[in-house]
Amino acid sequence: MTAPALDLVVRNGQVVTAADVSRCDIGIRGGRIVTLGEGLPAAAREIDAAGRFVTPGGVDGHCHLDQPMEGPARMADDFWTGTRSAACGGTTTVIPFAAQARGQSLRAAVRDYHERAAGRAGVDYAFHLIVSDPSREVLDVELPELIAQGHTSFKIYMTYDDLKLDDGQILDVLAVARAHGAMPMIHAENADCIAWLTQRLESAGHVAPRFHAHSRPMLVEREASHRAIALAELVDVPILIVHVSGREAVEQIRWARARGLQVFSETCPQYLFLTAEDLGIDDAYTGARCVCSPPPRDRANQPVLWDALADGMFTVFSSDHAPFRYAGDDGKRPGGAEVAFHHIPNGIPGIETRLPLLFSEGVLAGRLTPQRFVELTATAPARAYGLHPRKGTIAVGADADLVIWDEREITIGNHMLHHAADYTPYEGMRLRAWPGCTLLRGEVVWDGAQCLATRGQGRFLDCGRPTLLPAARAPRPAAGLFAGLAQR
Ligand code: DUC
Ligand code: ZN
Ligand code: ZN
Repeated sequence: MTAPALDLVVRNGQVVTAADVSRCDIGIRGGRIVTLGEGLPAAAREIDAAGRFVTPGGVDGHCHLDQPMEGPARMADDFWTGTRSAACGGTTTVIPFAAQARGQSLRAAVRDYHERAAGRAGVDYAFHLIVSDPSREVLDVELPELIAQGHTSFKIYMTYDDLKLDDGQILDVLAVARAHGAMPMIHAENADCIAWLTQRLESAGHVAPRFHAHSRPMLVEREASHRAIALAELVDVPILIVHVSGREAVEQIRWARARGLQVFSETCPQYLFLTAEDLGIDDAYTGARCVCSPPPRDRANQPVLWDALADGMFTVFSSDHAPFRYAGDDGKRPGGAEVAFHHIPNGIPGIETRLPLLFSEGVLAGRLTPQRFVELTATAPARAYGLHPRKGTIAVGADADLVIWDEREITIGNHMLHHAADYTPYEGMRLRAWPGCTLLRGEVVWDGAQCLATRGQGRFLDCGRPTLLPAARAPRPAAGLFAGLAQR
């Protein structure tokens, strides 16, 4: 019996997975990879990838799209503009956050977020949850139900007045994650230290954007990271510390991993390519464009993060895309005003530049192997959030989400990007590569020049359980201090 014809063959590329690089053809049918090999038969459509790297479509495990906010600030990107931008930068799966407002039911937050996404997404998407109000109903009913329904990861905050949980609340939600096999993501900064520093800076009249970095020094992140690790150890549950920015937090995570704790971590482009100087060396308000939390650090910090990316300390590399316009009155100038640093909406755009920055300055500059690039940007986030092996790899049975890389000189400019923000923090940066083609389930959504993604083309993905841990290291029922207490 002859096999049914292929819809598409991507021919002769240097095909990269988290494990290997091999020259082969990729045969695609019905939006999935159905065969890998040399000399595959001709198909209805063919793409010649000879001499070019082919990597899995990126999985951006941390981005914010159309997340409801208390006015006057509003995120620049909705599900269409954000995902169109993702596609043009090689990302085919995004995982933004269905955020619970205090007093709101978690289920209502998920329902609302589905409405925001429906018919708009141009790439596939899943939702993390943000838990800001862990009431009994949330802990005992809503969260377990939502995890069972495929929302197997959630973010909790140790800072921001409207989101932060105290240590007791963190222990409560970590215990739910442990009981139901979800992945907790933790924003680790010490809220009281930030408030104390902010009050003193403000009293001294230090309110320009650059003082944002002074209000959130590395110590603030280091302390909260250590505390998050200790709380997770008490409960005996894996955690993933998001947007790790400073070498002091890296030390804490290395220490935890050396103790055998299941502490995963993420860093983001802004900590590799920006410094605190981008918040302004004088009192110019333009530095507001790079205000994000945690803030970018000093230049000496950057090689420490590169080393941690290369040697396996970091698990995932995400954008933390949180776009606000600089012009107008609903972005970085809330109400049209130049406000004190602690009133500037936190976040920068980066969903489209995430992969090209890391491919160019990581792989092509010799800091990362192609395999490690794939692991950080696609395979590990897919595993962390229960989407692997459908997403995040090039394998028979996986969705045909692919990026074919063009190695060419390119200078980043906001005019070439597809988000709705009116700037990029990376304006003028010269890179050695850009995606020449992005395929989403076998369809070209970016051809190197034009966005071909369409509104509503993206599908919602239910997530399974995280599969980052080898089975032998998965949490066991009777381990850790928490289990000892539970048995009494
Ligand atoms: N910090 C966050 O915690 N989330 C969005 C953007 C930011 O800067
Ligand atoms: Zn955060
Ligand atoms: Zn974020």
